[in-house]
Amino acid sequence: MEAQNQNQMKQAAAMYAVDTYVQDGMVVGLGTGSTAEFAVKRLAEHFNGGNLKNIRCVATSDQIAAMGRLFNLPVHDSNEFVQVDVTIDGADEIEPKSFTLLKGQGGALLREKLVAAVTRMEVIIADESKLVQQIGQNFPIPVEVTPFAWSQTSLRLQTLGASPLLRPSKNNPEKPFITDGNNFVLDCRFANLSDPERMANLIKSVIGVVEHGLFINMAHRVIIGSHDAVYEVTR
Ligand code: A5P
Repeated sequence: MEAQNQNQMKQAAAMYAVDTYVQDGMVVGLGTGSTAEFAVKRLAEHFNGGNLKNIRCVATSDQIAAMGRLFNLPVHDSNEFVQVDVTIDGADEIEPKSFTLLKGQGGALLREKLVAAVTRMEVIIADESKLVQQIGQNFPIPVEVTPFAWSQTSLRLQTLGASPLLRPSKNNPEKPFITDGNNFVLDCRFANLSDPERMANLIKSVIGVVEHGLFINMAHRVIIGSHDAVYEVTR
């Protein structure tokens, strides 16, 4: 898929999501990643143009908080709210029948899940390359772990059938990638991921695991930008 086209699809999905699901006065979750960034830009257009001037935003990463502020959006501490009205976020894989998601290639999975967990309408936007038959088809499952004794946590994950790899830093591959929560990420390929919900629960029960990138029953809407149209996936 050509990058230019792919970006157009992401942008079209993002614009549709903002224009359809965000109303003035709402608390809005800002997702993380290249697709969600298009939604931040669209929100900022409306906010700075006088529509949606009473929205308040919470961010799912330091990076997107900085971008939101750069575009003049009111980014608040998430502790100020018990509920978020709508969050617009991306995903790495989407299983269309169940709306199960794989997230976290950008490393923001913990805050993305914390915000999704209090969101009334979680809207996932993507280009059509993100639709998969089975979760885990294209990417490993990112598992955020405490740096202390991470190699022992890795061994525990191996007993579940995972082949964990410590994610390296983008800037210095000799060093581990550090999340916004100061944790490490183990990218876990599984030989068998036919039951993502069961695996999600098993991974979550491992000592040392903070969170993982399987999002089960968290997405309410999935919006896809394709070559010729934007459409909502129906379950
Ligand atoms: C960030 O940690 C991820 O969960 C992103 O939401 C996901 O990687 C999608 O990113 P892109 O929109 O850049 O593909």
